Amino acid sequence: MLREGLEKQEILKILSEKLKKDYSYKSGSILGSMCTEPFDFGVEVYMNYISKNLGDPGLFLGTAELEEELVAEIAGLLNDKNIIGTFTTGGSEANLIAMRIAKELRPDISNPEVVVPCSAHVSFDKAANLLGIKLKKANLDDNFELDLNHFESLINKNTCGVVGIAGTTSLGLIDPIEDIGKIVEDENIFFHVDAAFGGFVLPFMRYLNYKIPAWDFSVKAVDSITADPHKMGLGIIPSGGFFLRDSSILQKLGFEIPYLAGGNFKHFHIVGTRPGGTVIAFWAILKSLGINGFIEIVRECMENTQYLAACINEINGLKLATNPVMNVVGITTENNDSICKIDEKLRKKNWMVGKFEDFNLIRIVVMPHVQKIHLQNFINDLEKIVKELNIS
Ligand code: 0PR
Repeated sequence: MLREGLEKQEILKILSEKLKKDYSYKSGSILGSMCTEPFDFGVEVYMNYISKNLGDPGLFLGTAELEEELVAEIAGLLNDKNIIGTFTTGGSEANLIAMRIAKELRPDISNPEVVVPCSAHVSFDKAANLLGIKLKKANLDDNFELDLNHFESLINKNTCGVVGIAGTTSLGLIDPIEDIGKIVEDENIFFHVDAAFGGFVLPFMRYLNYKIPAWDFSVKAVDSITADPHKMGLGIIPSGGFFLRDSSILQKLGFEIPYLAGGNFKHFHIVGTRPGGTVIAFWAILKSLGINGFIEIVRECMENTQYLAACINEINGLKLATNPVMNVVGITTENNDSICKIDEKLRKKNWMVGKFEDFNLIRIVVMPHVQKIHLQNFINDLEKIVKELNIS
């Protein structure tokens, strides 16, 4: 560390030089990310409130109240006005909280197990590892849909929780939440839905008349949901969301920190100090965009998704892994050629896509920063690469 500080101008110059290495959303080259440029009014609001700490809500009563108001708004989107909720560092923390609740609600089980589809996000592996839970993974069928019979067969007397996904990481698919609900509804098994991605897409797709199966609190057996502002909510990183049907669980299982300056309270979080600015910003984003603003954003993402899907269908040697349900497109090869070489060549041309080797697919997430012109350029390059590699 320097003894004498540098001039601000000099520091800013160094930073802008160093950060040139970063890829930007605006350039369109980031095609495989579930994050995007936050909504600009949210950024403006965030900058005013960066020091708010929801880890000590007794000091920031106004911020805590805004968090409650925000949960109430989202409760409307998730179809149960009586839920409680809180904002986390992301989907991983929200899923970890859900897994902990599933385990703690069943102290009678000494070797707890949770059943997830094998398309579940890696955060469930992390949570299982940290909590000493055995994760049981249910197979997918040839269309990447959950094999419900296999899922059911993995449930036994040690099962404390099950997970369904509304917007899978690899393909944006929706698990049969109602069917999973029927399997567990009379059992003492916690049912968590991971809608980290889908949470701020699916409610708006309904307004656009897409047929979306029930996936939220309208399904009686669903106990909790992850839905992340910093994905399709256009929120500021880091902001995930955890929503819970039975508010009494907070009293039972919340952690207490008795010495806080603002006084005692109960919380589920893994982190202590917790950003309030991101929550205030998301409150402002929802107020500013309204339902119609989100509908327009989702409409454009879905139009671009359909455009991309149609283009992929035209390229000899490539095919869609499955028809996109939301704004995620999986691309695979027609004759089982490895997708890795395509991914490598795409990277050389600065197209940063997601690669899922297990499923032999590359993933494009058609986020709001992805414009049609970016997709046209991408398709041109992709077509050339497929020819160069003699994929047919
Ligand atoms: N659940 C689902 C269904 C997810 O897809 C993700 C992350 C999570 C939970 C965990 O969320 P956090 O990352 O907020 O903890 N899915 C993204 C993905 O794997 C994460 C990501 C985001 C990766 C941006 C790359 C990237 O550029 O695609």
